[in-house]
Amino acid sequence: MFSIRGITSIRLKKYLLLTVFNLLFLFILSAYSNVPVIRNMQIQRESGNIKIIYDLDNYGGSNFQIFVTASIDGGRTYDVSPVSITGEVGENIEPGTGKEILWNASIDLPGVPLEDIKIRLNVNNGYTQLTYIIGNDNALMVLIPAGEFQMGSENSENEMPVHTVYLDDFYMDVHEVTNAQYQEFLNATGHEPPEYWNDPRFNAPDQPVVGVTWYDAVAYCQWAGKRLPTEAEWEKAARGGLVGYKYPWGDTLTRDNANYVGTGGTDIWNDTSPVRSFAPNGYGLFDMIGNVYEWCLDYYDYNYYSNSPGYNPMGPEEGNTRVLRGGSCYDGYLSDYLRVASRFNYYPETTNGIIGFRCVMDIPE
Ligand SMILES: [Ca+2]
Ligand SMILES: [Ca+2]
Repeated sequence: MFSIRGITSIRLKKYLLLTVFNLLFLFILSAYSNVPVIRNMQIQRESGNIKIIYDLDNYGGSNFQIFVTASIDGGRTYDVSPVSITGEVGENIEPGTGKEILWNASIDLPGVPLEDIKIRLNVNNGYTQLTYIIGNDNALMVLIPAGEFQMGSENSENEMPVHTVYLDDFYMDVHEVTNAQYQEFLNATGHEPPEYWNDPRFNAPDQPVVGVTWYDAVAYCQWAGKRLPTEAEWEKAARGGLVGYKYPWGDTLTRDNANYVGTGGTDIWNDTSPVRSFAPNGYGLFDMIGNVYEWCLDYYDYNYYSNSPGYNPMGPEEGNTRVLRGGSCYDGYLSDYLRVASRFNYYPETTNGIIGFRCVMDIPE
């Protein structure tokens, strides 16, 4: 009996140890955003074919599946599944660069002009599925799925009460708008370059554009057929599908998570870092915390949450300042503005070396 008990207890210890190990493993997976990430996606349309080129990053996962869906109603519904399609599409796609998919759309959709066909690239890594599109400014955007989330926190009075908000589907730029993107906008429109445009601390092509007023950001979004995110959209997106955490990855901020003041670990930047220098969140979004503050569409109201609508809130009807979110590369470790729920605000004509933006886009109605 004694030996059997001994074995049982060893088995129990092993079992407990394995359980603890599994939990730890799950925690590590969740801490290191295990999401399938696409980069450098391009869509080319010529001689009856639609060619999709993309890079697939490996942030964890296995058996990457890639599938294409198409819309012929201007992007309202993506209910066309290509048949005459070849290349790096389907099951067991290996991560790598310069991958190509060729869809002979003229066979599947005879008579439909290629430019009327919109494309979504869907990627699944066995844990998460993300859906990507390309905006009019050629920026990669990811679908933030419709549904409820818990907005606000109890860390600051203006973030209370925590309340349920429902948002429709929308797309969001995976990264802050870069100087390279903003240059295209300036070239196309003759818009005035922003302050700091020639400042070497901030002006590499893949650093986020800074020094933009809220009006500049709105003008860029309009040029690209997009708009600024509402404060609610920004916060839902930043949370990345997790519930109740301070940051997109959990409750602890480290130098391997985001670019904030000073350097150490992954963070080697005193000023802004190139976009996508840190791991993405659960929705495949980069630098929601740190790097540059991001303009939101809403006017700011300290007490807004006490009476805001629960369905697609658009912010107060009037105000003096606009909302900024996410903190920046000049915010300290203890800065309250690096949390996903933190609310910051500034006058819309403000220009600053740590203020930038990213765009969102509605699903057409
Ligand atoms: Ca830094
Ligand atoms: Ca940011």
